[in-house]
Amino acid sequence: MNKDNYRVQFITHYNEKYTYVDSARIALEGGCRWIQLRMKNANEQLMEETAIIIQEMCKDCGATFIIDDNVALAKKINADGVHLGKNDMPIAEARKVLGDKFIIGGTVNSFEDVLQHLQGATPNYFGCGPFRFTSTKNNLAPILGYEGYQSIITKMRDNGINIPIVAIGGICKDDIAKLLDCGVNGIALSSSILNAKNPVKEMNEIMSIINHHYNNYTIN
Ligand code: TZP
Ligand code: MG
Repeated sequence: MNKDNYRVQFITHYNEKYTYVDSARIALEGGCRWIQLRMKNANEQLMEETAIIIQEMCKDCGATFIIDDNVALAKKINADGVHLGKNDMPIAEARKVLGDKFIIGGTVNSFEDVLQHLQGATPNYFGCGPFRFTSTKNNLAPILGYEGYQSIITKMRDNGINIPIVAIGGICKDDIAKLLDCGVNGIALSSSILNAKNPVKEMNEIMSIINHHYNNYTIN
């Protein structure tokens, strides 16, 4: 698995044109190498069937496959990891169930959330948002904007916390450069891809922006 896969994370979704599986296929065709299966309110059977299809697609192209919320399913099908929110299984508990080989990400909206997730636990990355309003997620936490990221990242640095921050929520292609300037290590997105005129091309252009940034400007 490429260690830089996490820098662009596609969150599955659907619209009038595309299913969850279509959405993952589009992201992979566009060069994204990290898919998070997020299927709120789906029943277990449908989620498992969908997970197995997308997991195969990811394996075929060396992409990382993460499941939202569902630790048991991630373990059952041997996904690459899980993404856990504040109301899901605590990361320390998920780590006990899954061990060190699985990737575990946690959602944060504030520095306090970072500290909460770190209690007795070692997440591999934080999904930090929302950057701006989005209708993809219900019950959004307060909007962070660029200043919100700067503040959280500064506090993390001051406290010696060195876990990648992945920005999420309403992110479009034109936001990426400035988000990277704020110190975020990656971005996660969904609707700006699925709603684009040409979603594969949109994903591809986003991959180019990130690859260009990391090949040319940073060492870590
Ligand atoms: N958390 C905040 S926004 C979001 C999640 C899981 C979904 C992706 O948002 P968008 O705006 O469709 O990229
Ligand atoms: Mg969740």
